[in-house]
Amino acid sequence: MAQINSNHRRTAIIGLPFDENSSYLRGAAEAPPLIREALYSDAGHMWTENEFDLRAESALTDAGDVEDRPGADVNSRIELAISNLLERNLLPIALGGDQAVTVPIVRAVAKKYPRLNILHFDAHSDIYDEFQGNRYSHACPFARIMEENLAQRLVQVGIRTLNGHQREQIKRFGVEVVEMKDWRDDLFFEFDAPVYISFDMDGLDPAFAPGVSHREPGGLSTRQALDVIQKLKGQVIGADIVEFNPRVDVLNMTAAVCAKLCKEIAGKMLAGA
Ligand SMILES: [Mn+2]
Repeated sequence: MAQINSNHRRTAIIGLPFDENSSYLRGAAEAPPLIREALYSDAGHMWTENEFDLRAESALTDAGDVEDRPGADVNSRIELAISNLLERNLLPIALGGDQAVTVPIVRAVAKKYPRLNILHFDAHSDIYDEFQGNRYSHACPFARIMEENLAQRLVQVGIRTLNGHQREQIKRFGVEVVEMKDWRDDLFFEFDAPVYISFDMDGLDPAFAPGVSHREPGGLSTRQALDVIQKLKGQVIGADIVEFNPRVDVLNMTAAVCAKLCKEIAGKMLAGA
């Protein structure tokens, strides 16, 4: 028996094939079709662990990709596309793309949910004031988000690459960081405002998700990350899954992990607070 989606919540995936703000390797722009392929693959089915059937009652629809048009401002196109989904009462799950896409997504989400809380999985804090001269680098999105007051609370997990500048930025913006060296499996996250989940695939250990541009050993297992999502208290109203780089993946393993995260995030959204 499937869970009854009594609140008629609906989720939508949307592909964001952009990686021009990546500082090291390109390739994340090629991720969305591969995540879709893994998601709808006959190797599995569309039931979530919390018993929602994502094929039922438009529980998960596919809103297609935001297209890359030469000369167009990518950030405004992404913000508009996400706003359109929110207006249709769809809970967006964006498939990146590099982490730079999180800024325009959160701009749109914060308009609808002004007390927004963000839970960010990543090896990196991505809070540089600027990186290689680019303030919109994938190393900077959370500095922009906090400067623009888009999030009342930012919690980061999986972090294991902090340097002096990033520690100053974290203090400056009041970010709650759980460094990987301090990880305990009984950690539990509670939010009293709508929650946006930003999931950089390199938050996982590269043993679980090798298809990332910046492999950083010592990260979360897939199961640990799923536990955090499934056990968190709060209403998840939007998400992104970013930084999967198919060019350095091994046998589509990371695509499968992206698809699993997508399903379980959708299940969490449908379940409500
Ligand atoms: Mn990262």
